[in-house]
Amino acid sequence: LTLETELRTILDTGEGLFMAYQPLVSRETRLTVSAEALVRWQHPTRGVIPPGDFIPLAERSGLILLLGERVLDNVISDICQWQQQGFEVMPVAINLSAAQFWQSSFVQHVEQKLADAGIPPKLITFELTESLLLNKQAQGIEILTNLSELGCRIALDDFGTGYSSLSYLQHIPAHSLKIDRSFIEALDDPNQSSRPIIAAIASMAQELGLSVVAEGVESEKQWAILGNYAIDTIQGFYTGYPVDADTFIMNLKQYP
Ligand code: G
Ligand code: G
Ligand code: MN
Ligand code: NA
Repeated sequence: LTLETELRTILDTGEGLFMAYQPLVSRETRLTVSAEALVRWQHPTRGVIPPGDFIPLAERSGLILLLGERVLDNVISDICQWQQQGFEVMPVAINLSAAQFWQSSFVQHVEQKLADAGIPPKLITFELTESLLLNKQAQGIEILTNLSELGCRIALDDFGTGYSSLSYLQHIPAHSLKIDRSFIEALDDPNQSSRPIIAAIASMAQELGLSVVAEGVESEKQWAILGNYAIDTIQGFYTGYPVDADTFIMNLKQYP
């Protein structure tokens, strides 16, 4: 059985797919302010498969639309569970692939699903990369505007690595910008000049009224350096690994 065949089979029921949640932490207060949902596949013989090993396959095979449905359903069900446990739920970020973003009636579909579950749209952030808008910026901005008017939040993921069109940035109705983890990683290398790039991205984002997230922060040292820049939020192994929904809430109880 190929992995693709197996993926096709489990997508019928969604069984075996679950979400891991990684905290986004305020640099100022050190409190968790959001979570990024990262899909995982609990495979009967291979163990837990990370998304990097099956998202590209899902994108190539067209299964990504069905997978995206399952992800949305899983996140909605985890949020409902957290609410039933008495937690005040914070915004949860969902990664979007291009095909999902561009499918017709995507926004209406999201609106319907959230309404059916009784979840306020402001609890959902959609993460997408700028390259997704390449060549179709006007249409993309229209979809983003509709998503934003619905009340969902929008984050520009992996920022600084793709085809950044700075002229369009001012027209994209995003709420936050996530500085790609390669720039954070490069802080450890004195031969690389990632600091001025981080500084420039952060101050530009601040001027544009976007909240700034630094991704891939793994050490106290990186955390400290980032304190020099206009960075609001930290995400990375230093402040928290991706964990399952129950563990995420248990951790919040211990270290809010
Ligand atoms: O966890 P890992 O580093 O393997 O993630 C690899 C990539 O998979 C990341 O770029 C991440 O954005 C993407 N990813 C994780 N979860 C999802 C998901 O639910 N949907 C989509 N489309 N991409 C995801
Ligand atoms: O492309 P995107 O930013 O959505 O990718 C998210 C991926 O980054 C997840 O797979 C997550 O496991 C990974 N990640 C999160 N924090 C860190 C970190 O501190 N270091 C590294 N190397 N990867 C991280
Ligand atoms: Mn992401
Ligand atoms: Na990212």
